[in-house]
Amino acid sequence: QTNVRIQLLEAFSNANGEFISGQALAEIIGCSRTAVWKHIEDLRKEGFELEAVRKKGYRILHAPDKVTENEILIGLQTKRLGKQVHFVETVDSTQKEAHRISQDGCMEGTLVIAEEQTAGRGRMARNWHSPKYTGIWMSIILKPELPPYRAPQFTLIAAVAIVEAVEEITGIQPEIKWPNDLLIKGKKITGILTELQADADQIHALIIGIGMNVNQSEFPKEIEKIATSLAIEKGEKISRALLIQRILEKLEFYYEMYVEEGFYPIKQLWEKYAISIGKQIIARTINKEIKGKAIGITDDGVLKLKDENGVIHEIYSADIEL
Ligand code: BT5
Repeated sequence: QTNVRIQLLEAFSNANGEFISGQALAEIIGCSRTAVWKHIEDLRKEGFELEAVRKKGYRILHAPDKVTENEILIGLQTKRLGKQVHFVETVDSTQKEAHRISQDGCMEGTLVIAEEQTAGRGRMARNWHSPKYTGIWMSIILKPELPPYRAPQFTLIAAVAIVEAVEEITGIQPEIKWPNDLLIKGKKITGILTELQADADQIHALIIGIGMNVNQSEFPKEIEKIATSLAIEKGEKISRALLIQRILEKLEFYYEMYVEEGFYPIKQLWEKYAISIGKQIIARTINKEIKGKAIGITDDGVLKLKDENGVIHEIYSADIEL
């Protein structure tokens, strides 16, 4: 049943909005035309809008905006990333779920995704607001053979991948705020959280959590002034599945580039998309506050800040105020 469904959706996806005859569909999935009609009815019940025209056949007008396994897999152009999808309707946090799955053993590239998080989290145990059906709440499990100190670079790799994916799908280029925020016109649309399972000299699993506001039209009071969504900025709803596919494709591309060529080419792109570089900023770390000019990032992804005395500080973790 699921196989037939995937074959059907793949046929429609290959047809690019054109009609496919009932006969052709029957041949593709190996059943009768009556059976095709029944499968089409099933798809309609799931929210697909399908047009049927005599002598022409069927075509897809609108696919429902879902982020289940099928929606992500159909048309996904990656080798490894997202090829294994662990979808849950509601979860405490996809990060936590990814940690659990990874501990039990899983393929590199496994994607954990939910429609809703009840305890989504940011850095330092902050909350991440993750309402149902409107955003992308996902965690990708990677297994790079690297020492743990390289992990922060992955936040920056993910940021570059997401900027380009969002730009390709919406035409809007978000800006990166070091280390893990993506902003549009100064408001946050995406937060990235990179976590590790590692021993002192080897990463076992690297879990990249991505929270993206896509189709929300409003936010709770606490974050109303600092948050925005792609739909608000673009003025129309965006297909989450397409966006997820593009993020996975870009992330795989840059991950491979990183393994083959190192961090340098990605660092160049990161600095191009970053807003804070070259500006006066305040960096708040756990125990101090440093004012200065952000002059760039090191090859490890550490922020370099030059204070008024010309002293250069290397900031490993902080919140930045522009
Ligand atoms: C982050 O933390 O920005 C990382 C967020 C990562 C979320 C993803 S969702 C999938 C995966 N599963 C998880 O449980 N987490 C990851 P940080 O830089 O600490 O920012 C957190 C702050 O952003 C909060 O204190 C709020 O002020 C603000 N915030 C919370 N929810 C937001 C939202 N939906 N949009 C914009 N800002 C938000």
